[in-house]
This record gives sequence, structure tokens and C-alpha cells, in this order.
Amino acid sequence: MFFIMHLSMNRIFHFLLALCLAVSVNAYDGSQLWLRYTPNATPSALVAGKKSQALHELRTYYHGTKPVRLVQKKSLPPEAYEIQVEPKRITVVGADVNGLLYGAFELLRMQQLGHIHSTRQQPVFSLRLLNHWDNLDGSIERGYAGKSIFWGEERGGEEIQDKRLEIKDKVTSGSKHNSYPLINLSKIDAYARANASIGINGIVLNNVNASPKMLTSEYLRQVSTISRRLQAYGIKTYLSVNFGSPKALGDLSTADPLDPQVRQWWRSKVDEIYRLMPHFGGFLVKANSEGQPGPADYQRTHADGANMLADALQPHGGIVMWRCFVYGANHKGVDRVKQAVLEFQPLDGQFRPNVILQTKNGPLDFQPREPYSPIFDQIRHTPNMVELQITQEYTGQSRHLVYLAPMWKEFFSFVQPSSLAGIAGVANVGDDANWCGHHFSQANWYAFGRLAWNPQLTSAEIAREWLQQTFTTDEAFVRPMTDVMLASREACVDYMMPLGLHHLFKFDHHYGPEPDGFKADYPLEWCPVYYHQADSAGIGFDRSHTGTDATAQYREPYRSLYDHVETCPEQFLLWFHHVPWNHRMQSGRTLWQELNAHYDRGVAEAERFCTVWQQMRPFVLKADQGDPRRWQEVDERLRHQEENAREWRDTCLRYFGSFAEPK
Ligand code: GCV
Repeated sequence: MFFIMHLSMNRIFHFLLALCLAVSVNAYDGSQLWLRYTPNATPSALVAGKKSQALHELRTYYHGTKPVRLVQKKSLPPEAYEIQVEPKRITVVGADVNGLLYGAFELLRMQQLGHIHSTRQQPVFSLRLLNHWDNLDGSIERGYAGKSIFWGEERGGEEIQDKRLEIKDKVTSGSKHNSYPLINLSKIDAYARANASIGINGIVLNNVNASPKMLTSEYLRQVSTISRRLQAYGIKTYLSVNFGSPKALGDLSTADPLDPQVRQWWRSKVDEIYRLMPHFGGFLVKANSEGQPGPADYQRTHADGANMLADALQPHGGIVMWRCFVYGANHKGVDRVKQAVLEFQPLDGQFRPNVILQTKNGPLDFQPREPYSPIFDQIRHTPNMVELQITQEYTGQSRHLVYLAPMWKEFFSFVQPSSLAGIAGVANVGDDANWCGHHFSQANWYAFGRLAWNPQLTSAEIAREWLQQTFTTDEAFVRPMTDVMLASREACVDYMMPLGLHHLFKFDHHYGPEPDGFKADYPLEWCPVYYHQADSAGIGFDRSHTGTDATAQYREPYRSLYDHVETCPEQFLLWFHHVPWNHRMQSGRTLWQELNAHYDRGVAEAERFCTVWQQMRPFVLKADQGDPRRWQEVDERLRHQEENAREWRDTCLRYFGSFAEPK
């Protein structure tokens, strides 16, 4: 009896085990991103061309019946490609290896979307970079998708990382090639491939709050291993550097950019880097901002600092991306949104040709809605790059579905893409199975790449093609979910900080509302009460000519438009003006009523997103062969988003109501 029972228990156990395995084989964790191509059983003999990554992609994933030829044609603009579809064949023509690879991925994208046609494409921005805020201990500043894919041990700090490198050095000593098996190289390959598929051509591997250790020989060897993998996909490697490195690493007693020894230190360091990585791209620098060292520590200007690095990089063709996100160092007490222009405008024209100024889209800090940064009006003789934030520091942190393409398109409606030398996005990638934490945060990475290639694409076009490749081409899914994605950014603005309100976030981690946030020991620029200025008379920050006069930094017609309450677009009203609670809005409501209406609308939208997602269940399950994992993971997050939207509304209205009511 016992034997029979034992036998059947055993069978049940094995049956359950087999079931679990079957489920886990089918389980889809989102790791393939938008690249859910089915590989051919054997490489397609229909694809011909010189050995390249492009050839490999097409041989593996092209399923068509027409032969495809890959041809390089140097007369095309750099990185450009053409796809020529003729009755009997398809030709992918690329300007160079990057052009060919982008052409191959375009053909595969068309295959996924079900319509292969002729096209000719060239990138609008020649620099299309991701910036990782990854620390050497493996943590990621403002990262919401696990640990760094480049650095650190699971639980390690820099010391452990150093030990690891020492061990590795011993292991590899004597071997010709350095390889670091503790970095997950296949993850890096997959990452590079995903980026190439959307046209990214440069990656900054570490946080702008840079550890000086990044430039030690040990770390540079690791950088060189990574850079070889990225280079295979046409991606250049860049590093953030700590301006104080020569001093911080103990090599010199100063980091003064005009000191000959300091200049020599950087020249030697750059030479060392290029010996290891001839394709190295250059440096990204955050200097004299939020406690980072910089040239101002030695009474030198940003131009002095940037030019010193530029001189070291110039012989190798490298560039310096010098960030304009500076405040608090030289203009204490001045409205933070004015400080970048005050600092950099007088230096315009003094930078070396290989320096590019990199500025966030808005003048404050990646808020859900900001007016564009006026630095793009004021800097005319130095190349500018825009920095966008893909990681959702202020837009729900991979817990909210917020599709950011509409925000970036809004920026491009004020700043001409053709006036920019490049575009950078703060990456939202970590070692989570689905790369980005929230399945829909993948769409922001995708959209960034697509807009970096072509900012004319609409948010809807990008959302549609992402949904079709990532989930299913079924219109009954694509249409409602495109609508949800397109509505999500405005919903976020509404339930967090409508009508130009900004920086109401909880201190430091920036998740959730803290409109009453004030602590005597905060710098004022980090206190929500400083930004909304709510009192019994009204709410909003007066940046007009009667206030800080930040409006004067804008070109016309925006300067005049923004300067007057009557003409200021309502979406920026409280950014530029302190407005009475009973001010009559365009809707006929008072400001206080309008604020309520926006918060309510934001919450209602978050509720609607949940409802729509419920209806999407069968489509997602079908796309994932019956596995509910992805649907559930999104569902859980949407419910949380709804709850958090309510928290935002209730907390903000309760607090502001204490000034506004009764009216
Ligand atoms: C990398 C904000 C963020 C910081 C970030 C900084 C910057 O202040 O909260 O985490 O630091 O911007 O962009 O340098």
C-alpha cells in the first residue's frame, strides 16, 4: 500500500515537474524586446553579401522568398541605407558597415510589420548616444531595472570589483587577449544588437557622477573588453570622467586645467585609452554641479576645463560632451532654471571644435513637463546636444506606464533637430530579465532610438510599430494600446503636476508626492515648497519680468508669450507665474477648480488604462503561447499606477486646498 502510494506520489511529482518545465519553456519574460524574430533552421541561402553582422542577421532571420543582396556604396551619406524592392529581388545598400546593419534591421522590421517596401534613410543626428548612470559597484543611479550590465558584483562594492579584476589579471596573465568572464558578455552582445536595431551608435558606460577609478588601467581593460563587443555592432564607447581624477587618484596635487602637469596627465591617459581602444569616442563630463569637481574649483571656466580635455582627445578624433546641467556652484541663490544660460552663454564661441555642450531638454531636471531649455536659443557658436531621460526618474520609475515619445516630440516642436549636433538618452536598462523593469518601459528605449534616427516620426507611428513587434499585430490589440500609450504622458502630468507645477516629488528618491516638502537643511533648489510657492494669494513661481525674469532668456515669440499671464500657455502657467486661486482659466473655471479637474482627469486615465489592459488579456496570452506572466506583470504595475495616481491627487489637493479653500 505504502509502495503504491509512494509510486503515485512520485508520478504526481514528476508530472508536476514536467508541467513546470513546460510552462517555464513557454514562459516569456520580455527579454527579446522588439526583436522577436523566429530564426531559420539553417541560414537562409537567399541572402548574399560580404561577411558582416548585417549578413548574419538576415541569413538567420529573413524568411522571404525573394533573394536579398547586401551592397556597400560609399557615395551614400555616412550610416545611410537604401532598400530597393524589385520584382525579383531585394537590395540593401549601405554607406558603410553601420548603414548595412541598419538597413538589415529595417528589412527585418518591415518583415515583422508585414510590409516590405523600398526606402532610403539617413540619420538626422550623427551622434545617437545612450548615457548609462551605472556605478562601478553595479548600482545604477536612477535605475529601476536591476543592476548594471557592465559593472559590479551582485552584492559587491568597488573593492570587491577591484579584487575581481586582480584575480582576473592573474588568470589571464600571459594570455594574449584579456577576457573577463564575470561580465556577462552575451548580455552585452544582446544589448549591443538591440541598440543597433534602432540605430544607436554610441554608449557612455558609466555614471556622470563618475568614480575616478574609471580611469585606472584595471577598469580601462574591462572597458576595452566591452568596447570590442559594442564595436561589432557599430557602437562607439564613451566614458564619463571625473574632472578631479588626476588629483583623486593621487597622481598629482591639483586638477587645475591650466596646470601643465595636469594637461600632460590627461594627454597620457587619453593615449593609453586609444592604445587599448582605437575606436574610443570620447568623454562626457559633469563638472561643478551637485558636488562634482570642476574647473571652477581653480577659478577656471567651463571652457578652460572642456578645452583641456578636448586638446587631449583631438589627435585621436575624440570628442568632449560637456554637460550644462550646472547649478549652485557659481550662482548661488539665483533661480536654478536660469543658471545654465548665465554660466555658458558668456563662454559661447570659446570652446574647441570637438566640444559639444550637452543640455537636458528642460531647464530644471527632466520633470514630466517643462518648457524647453532656453540654452538652445542662447548658444549659437558651440555645437549643442540634447539630453533626454529614458529612465523614468520623475515619471513613475518603471512602475508607471508612461510613454515618453510625446514629451520628446514636444521638445522638438520648440528646438529644431537640425540645430543639434547629437542626442543622448539616459538609459533605462539593467540586468532585469525584461531589461527595463516595466515591459512598457522598453517602448521608451525603442522610441528614443527611433527618434534619434528620425525625429519626424510620430509618437503614434513608433508606438504602433513597437506594439506590433513586441506583442502582436492584431489591430484589436494595437489600436487601444496605442491610444493608452499616447495618453499616458499627459495622464502622468495631470495626476502628478499639471499646469506647469514642478518638482513636487518626495526627497531624494523622487517617487511619490511631497508638496509640503521643506527641510531647513535641504538646498532650497531641492524643496517642493520653493517651486510651487503656494500661499493664500495663489500658486506658482513668478519667472516673469516681475519675478526672476527667466522668461528673458527665451527667444521671441516665447519670451513675450511666457512673460504674461494672459498669453502664457496654460500648460506652463505655474512654471512662469504666481497666479491667484480665483484666476479665470480658458475653460471658465477658476484656477483652483481647474487644478482639481486636471488631477481628477489624470486619475480617471490611470483607471482607464487598467480597464483597457483587462480587455487585452487574450491577445497577450495568445502572443505568449498561453503564458500569463507578461500580462500579469503589466497588470500589477497598472494597478499600482492607479493607486499611486490617487495618492498624488489626494496629497496635492489636500495640501494646496489648505491655501485655496474656501474660494
Ligand atoms: C546623475 C538629477 C538626478 C541625479 C542626476 C543629476 C544629473 O539631479 O536626480 O540623480 O545625477 O540630475 O543629471 O547629473
